[in-house]
Amino acid sequence: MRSASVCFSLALGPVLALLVGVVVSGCDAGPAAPTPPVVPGSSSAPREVNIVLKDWVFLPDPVDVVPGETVLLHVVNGGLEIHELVVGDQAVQDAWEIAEAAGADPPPGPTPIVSVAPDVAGLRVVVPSGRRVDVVWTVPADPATVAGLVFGCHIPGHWAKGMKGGVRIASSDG
Ligand SMILES: [Cu+2]
Repeated sequence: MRSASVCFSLALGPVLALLVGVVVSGCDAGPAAPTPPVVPGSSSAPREVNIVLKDWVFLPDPVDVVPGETVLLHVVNGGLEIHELVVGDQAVQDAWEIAEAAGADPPPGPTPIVSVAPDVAGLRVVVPSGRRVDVVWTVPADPATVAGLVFGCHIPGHWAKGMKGGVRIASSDG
């Protein structure tokens, strides 16, 4: 009996060591790996980027971009409300916030057309709940301009609820 028990322990030893090794290596992952370098998109082969609009956030936030690249944005509205993605600097965000606030609670009749001056128009994509709109966007080549870009939604009340995001300059791998 005694020798059988010893044999059992010896046989189990390597299995336990293996299990312990798995658990230890699982805990030893350390800090999250940095975002891998991005292969920038071109006009002939835009890089695909998913942006999800929710009630009331953009995901991801920030979005990694490389100055000068061309991306194909898949703008998905995963929220219950209509949302939009406005890409531009703060002047662009301010212009759309003012323009769309004026259209809140419109009188009966056709929905008023909302517009802003071309120099502060930026890029704007309106997406109904549950829908996806694709748009090609060329990221400005000047890193300082990219650093000042903001994502915003100006459907009345949404900006105030915190629906804003941004971009981050990613390292380029190509
Ligand atoms: Cu919104």
